[in-house]
Amino acid sequence: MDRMKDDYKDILAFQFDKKNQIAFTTVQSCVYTDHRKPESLDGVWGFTPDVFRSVTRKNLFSASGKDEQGREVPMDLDFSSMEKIQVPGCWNCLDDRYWLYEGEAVYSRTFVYSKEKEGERIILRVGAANYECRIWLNGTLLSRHQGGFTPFYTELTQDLKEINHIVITVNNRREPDQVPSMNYDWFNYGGITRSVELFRLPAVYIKDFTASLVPDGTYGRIELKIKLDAPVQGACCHFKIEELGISREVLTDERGEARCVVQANPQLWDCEHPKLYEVQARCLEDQVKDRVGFREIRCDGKDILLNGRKIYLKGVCCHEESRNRGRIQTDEERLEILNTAKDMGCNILRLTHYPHSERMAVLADQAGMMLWEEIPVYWALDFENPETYSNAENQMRELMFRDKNRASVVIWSVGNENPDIQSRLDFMKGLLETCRNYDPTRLTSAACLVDVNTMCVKDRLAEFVDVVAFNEYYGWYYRDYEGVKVILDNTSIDKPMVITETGAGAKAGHHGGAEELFTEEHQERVYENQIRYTDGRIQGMFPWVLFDFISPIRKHPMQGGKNSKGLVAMDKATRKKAFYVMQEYYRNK
Ligand code: GCB
Repeated sequence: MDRMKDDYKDILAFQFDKKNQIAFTTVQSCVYTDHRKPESLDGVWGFTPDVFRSVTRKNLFSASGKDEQGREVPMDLDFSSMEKIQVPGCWNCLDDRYWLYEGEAVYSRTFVYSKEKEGERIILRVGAANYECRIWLNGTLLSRHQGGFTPFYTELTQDLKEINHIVITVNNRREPDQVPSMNYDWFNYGGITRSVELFRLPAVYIKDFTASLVPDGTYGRIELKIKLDAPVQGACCHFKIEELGISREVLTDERGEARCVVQANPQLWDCEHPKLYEVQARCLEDQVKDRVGFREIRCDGKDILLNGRKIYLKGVCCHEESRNRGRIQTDEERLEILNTAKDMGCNILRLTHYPHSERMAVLADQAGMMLWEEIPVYWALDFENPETYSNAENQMRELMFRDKNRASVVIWSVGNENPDIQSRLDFMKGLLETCRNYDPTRLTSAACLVDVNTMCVKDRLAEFVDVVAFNEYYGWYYRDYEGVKVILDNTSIDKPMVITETGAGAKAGHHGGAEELFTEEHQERVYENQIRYTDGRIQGMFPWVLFDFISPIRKHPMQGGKNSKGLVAMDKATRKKAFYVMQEYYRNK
C-alpha cells in the first residue's frame, strides 16, 4: 500500500525537479588548470537520451535496486548496460536517430580514486557541456551549470569513495531566457563537448594566475599575479620568467593574493613573431606555469595599435564545427583553420558566436593569429530578465578567466546584432563594464546594427565600445552594392570601425552570371564591391564566413541545410572564387 502511495505521488510530481534547483556553479568556482597534469575522464561513457527526464524524476542515480528487505526490485535503467558514447562528443553525431534531439541526456561512468596525499583536493573540470548540466557523484547532486561553451569546476573531495559512480545530465533544450535564446543561425549540438578531467591539488592551491604586459605604452613592465583558494596571508609566492632573468618573491596579502610588477624588456608578441615565454609561480605546496606572449593592444582615435604600430584587421569569421563530428575538433583541424586563414592573408579570426575551445587560443598564440572572442548574446534575448543578464555576464567572466593569458585574444565582444532598445543597452553596458574592470589589457566590441532607414551606423552602444563593429550584407540581403559606401559616408564616429560581417551565399561548384544568386561568381562580385567601397575607410574587415556550416534555418535547395556563405565549402578544402578575391586583397594590404 505504501509503495502504491509513493508511486502515485511520483506520477503527480510535476515539481519533481524542485529539489535539484541548486544555485548555478559560476566563475567563482573556476580554478587555474592550464599546464597542470589532468587525470582524464574522457573516453567511453554510458549514455541515454532521457526525453521524459525519468532518471531525474525517479532519482535513478541514487537508487539501489533493492527494497528494505534487500530484495531486488525492477529498475527502469541499468547503468552498466547503457548505450556507449565518446566524451567529448555531440550526441547528434552518435546516431541518425539523435540528429535533431533537443532535450535531456544522461551520461554515466565509474572511476577509481586512490588518495595520494593527506589533505589533497580533487577538482572536476568539465570543458563545456551544452547547455544545462548537472553532476551527481555517488548519488549526490554536486553542481549545476548553464551556458554551453565555457568550462566549470566542481570539487569532489568530500564525496569520493574508492569506486565512484558519476552521472552527468546535459539538457540542450532551447529556452527564451537562455543565452543564446530560441533562434540562431547555427546548429544546436548537444552533449559534453569538451574534456572531462580531474585535478589533484594540495590543501591550499593556486586558484588563479595571470601574467600580462602593463598597457602603459612603455612595453617594459610585466604584471604577475596569483590568488590562493583560501585567504592565507604571508605565504611566500615565487614568480619566475627564466628567459628574462626574472625571479621575484612576494608575500600574499589578507585575501591570499600576491601581485608584483617587474621591469623587463621582452620581445613583444605579434603576428610575425609570436614569441612566448614560460612564466612560473610557486606558493606553499602548489606551482603553476604558462606560456605567455607580451603585447599591447590599444586604440588611438580611429586607429588600432598593436605594440604601438597601426594595424588593419585582416579578419574572417569562423564557427566551431568539424566536418562530421559537430562541435568536436582535433588540434589538426584547428591548425587547418589557422593555416587556411593565414593562407588567405588574415591576421585575425573572429570566433563566432560563442566561446570556442581554449585549444584554439593556445594554437593561435603559437601561430601568431589574433583572435576576437565573443559570448552568445545573439539576436533577441530576454534583455529585461536579471537572471539572463547574470548568465551572460557569467559566461563572459568564465571566458575571460579561461583565456586571460592568451596574447592572441585582443578583443572581447559582448554580443551580435541585438536590437537597440533600452534594456539591451543597459545589458550590454553592464557586460562592457565587466570586461573593462576585469581586463584592461584588451579591447571591447560588439557587432552593432546598421540603421537601414537613415543608412548609417546609429547604435547607442557605439558610445561604449572601444571598436565599433557592424554587420552589413550589401550585394546580398540588400542587392545594391553601394549601400556600404553610403553608410560609411553617413557615419562619423571617432573610433576604429570594422565590418564584422559581410558576404553572400554560394554553393561550391555552382557557376553562372555574376548577378545570379548562389553562384560563386555572384559571391565574388559581392566581395569585389565590398573592397572597392570600403578600402581605406575602415580599420578591419571580417568576411562571413570562412567555412560553410550547418544551420537548421537554411532550407533553400541551394543551401541544403547549410549556411553557404563560406569562402570555403564544408569539406574545408574546396575554395570558392571569392576566397581568392580576399586573398589578393589581404596579401597586398
Ligand atoms: C548575420 C549573423 C550571422 C548569420 C549571418 C547570415 O548577421 O550575425 O550569424 O549567419 O548574418 O548568414 O545571415
